[in-house]
Amino acid sequence: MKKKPLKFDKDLFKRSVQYNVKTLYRKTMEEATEQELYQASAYALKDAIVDHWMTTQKKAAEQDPKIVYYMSMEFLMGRAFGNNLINLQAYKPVKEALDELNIDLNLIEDQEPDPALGNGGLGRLAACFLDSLSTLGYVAYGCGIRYKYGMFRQKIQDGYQVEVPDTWLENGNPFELRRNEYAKEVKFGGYVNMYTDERGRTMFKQEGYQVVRAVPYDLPVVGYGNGVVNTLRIWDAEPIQCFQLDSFDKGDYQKAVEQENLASQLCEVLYPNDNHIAGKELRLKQQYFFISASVQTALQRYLKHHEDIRKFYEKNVFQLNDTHPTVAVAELMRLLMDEYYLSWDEAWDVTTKTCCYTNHTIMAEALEKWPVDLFQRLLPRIYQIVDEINRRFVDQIMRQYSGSAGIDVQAKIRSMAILYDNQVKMAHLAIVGGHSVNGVARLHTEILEKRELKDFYEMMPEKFNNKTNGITQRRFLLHANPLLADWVTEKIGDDWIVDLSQMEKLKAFADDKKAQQEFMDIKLQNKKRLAKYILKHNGIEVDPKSIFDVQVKRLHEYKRQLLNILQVIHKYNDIKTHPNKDFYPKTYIFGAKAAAGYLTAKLTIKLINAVADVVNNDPDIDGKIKVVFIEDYKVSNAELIFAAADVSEQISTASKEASGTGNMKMMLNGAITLGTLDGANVEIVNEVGEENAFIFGLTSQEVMDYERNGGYNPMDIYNSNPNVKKVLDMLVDGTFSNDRELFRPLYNCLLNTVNSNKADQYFILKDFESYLEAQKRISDAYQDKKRWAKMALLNTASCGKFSSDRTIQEYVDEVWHLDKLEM
Ligand code: RUG
Repeated sequence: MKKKPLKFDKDLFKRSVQYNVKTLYRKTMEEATEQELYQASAYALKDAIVDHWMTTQKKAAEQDPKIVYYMSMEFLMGRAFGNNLINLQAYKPVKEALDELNIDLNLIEDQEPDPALGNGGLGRLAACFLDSLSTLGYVAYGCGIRYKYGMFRQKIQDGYQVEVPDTWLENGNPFELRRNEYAKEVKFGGYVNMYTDERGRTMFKQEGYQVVRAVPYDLPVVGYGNGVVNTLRIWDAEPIQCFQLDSFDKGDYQKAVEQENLASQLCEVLYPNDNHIAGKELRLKQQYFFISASVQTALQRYLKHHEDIRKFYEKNVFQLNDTHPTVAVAELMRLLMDEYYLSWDEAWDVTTKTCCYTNHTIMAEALEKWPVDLFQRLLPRIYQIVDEINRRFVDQIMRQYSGSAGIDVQAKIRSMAILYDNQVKMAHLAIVGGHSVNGVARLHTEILEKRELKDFYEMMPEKFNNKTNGITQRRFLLHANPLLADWVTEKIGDDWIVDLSQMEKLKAFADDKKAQQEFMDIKLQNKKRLAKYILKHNGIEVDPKSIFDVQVKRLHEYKRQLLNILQVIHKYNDIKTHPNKDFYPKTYIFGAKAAAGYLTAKLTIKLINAVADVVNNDPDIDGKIKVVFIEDYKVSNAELIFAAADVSEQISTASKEASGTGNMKMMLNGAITLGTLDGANVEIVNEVGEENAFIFGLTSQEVMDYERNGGYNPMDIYNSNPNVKKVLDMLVDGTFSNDRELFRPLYNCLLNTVNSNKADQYFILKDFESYLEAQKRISDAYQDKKRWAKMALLNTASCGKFSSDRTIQEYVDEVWHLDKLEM
């Protein structure tokens, strides 16, 4: 039976907007600025959401379902206004209401800052998961940090990336609710006192600490069409008391100031590193801060309606998004023992049955390890607990393996201990302290089991499982690409919005000429939309009829934007030397932020822009290729880009990209993958068929074999392949910069003549020829219009598996065991 759409009172909304303009700004509708009109509209929308939010709370209190706490340092939510309209099924009435008020909905949407409390894939995954949890009707809390400054805004000046603070809160956030009544205290530093309480129990008390007040802000997470509204609770830090004269009198002046400083620094800024840990003290403080506040809240919420804290895990599960929130294991132990008086064994039983861990990377530089002295100084009681967890775990390893033939017990301890080499290994704590460990794509999980976490897998195979990532079709098709969304609905009905496997029905249209034509016309419209954006932001005119070849993602050596731009340089040479060769025009579109301190990544951005300058302005090229670097890649412009992509560049060194999710967003929008067999690409190809993707390069096994044997010598390729030699020489011959030494570091990364072990660690030159050949296959295929249309359509039709709804349902069925809320 088809569900009725949610009710939305258009007239009430209209009146509410007018009232808000008056009471918030003391202005008439005509006098209000676009930003003010956005704020007034967002508050009016929040009114409608709050009703559903309260109903959800009430139903949850009545039905008492199990709750998942999705704990994450990052939630890359993107703009809320349009997404909320979509999920409330209120896009049409709100558009009409605003039209009647003479307000352009698109302009309003553009007034909203793009909340960027995340770096890239990991944070965006968390946002997609929240959307799916609400849509599927599960009760969930996102737990995170309310950074004052999110991911920096990127400006390109003279081809270089310049970081500008993201002041997303400067006009306030109409969707958030400050919840003073749920504030918590979080303690840092000091020392631990052991004493015996009145009942003769040995107790531990942290003394001489600094304390901050964690204040929650709640954001609604609206499910699609079902009235469910979950909560993303992000924490801000405040000093416990303002400046205290009595502290001053007692000579505690220094401490009072330190406490204030700590509070003001804690939530100041998101660390802008993706797949790389800076290891800063403040980062560990951030982690403990939001985890302590969230775990305290979860326990208190449970105890409001339940008596036995020993059964906490029956109603609650914590999913730890990477190692960043792993301190939750020890914090839960601490609270259960020190505040709720459970014994070690009782607390351990609850903790391991509550916690689950997702691993998102095998990159060594992203694995979190904290120096013991820092950890102990900052979190003395937590350290004691970790130390004891470690002692018991090492004991267990010895019991299990001592005396087993052929097993080196010391080697096992070395590879699995939580405390080793004066470091606290957070991944190990997460694995030992929980009951589920998952990777984010089949290949990634396999690599974890067979290589990175082999010893753990052998010791506790029952904990390991795979959950291939997914994305929400509500934002990345319904909102991002309304033309295609309408077309899909016209062809197969609208069930795909909540059940992406329905897309398969589109396969029936793969050979239908009319459908192919319509599909490609929509792509063309979306390319025109992006071309307009590019003209406005870059001043570059691009031909919407050219192939839009897109690589948008964080800049990282393993993602190999350098391989892409070297290939562009080669193409440039090819056109210059063979001006009459038949060549289909291509527009290479890049978008990427580099971590502020990652010099190679920043230089790659400069190179892309330098190549763009040369190529776009060379009359010999005559527009056959264009290169565009889109400034400030973020969720809102990503939506335009995905909808317009013909080719989806997913060219990471095989084995390095855990999953990728941009690959899924582009597939959904009918782009064809040009990629290596890495991460979720493997599963994409599996779904769509190898004939509908362009695969090239070393396999993950080949890469790992090379790595085990100390790499390879790129000089051999440089010396034997004239294409490679020419392209590399151009990096240092003044073609792209008057300063010939500018790009030398990139040249050296590839050829490192001093230490060949360090040369081309990401196998760029090794994959170069195979990449060129795949690029050629693309140009050929595109010229066969029917073939291309069929391939593109089949990509959209085959993306069913990659909905985050499917991923969440797998977590629910296999790990979390949640009950659906009845509304
Ligand atoms: O690099 C990974 C992506 O492959 C993956 O798709 C995404 C979501 O699972 O997470 C990314 N990631 C991994 N971001 N940070 C890390 C390591 O902390």
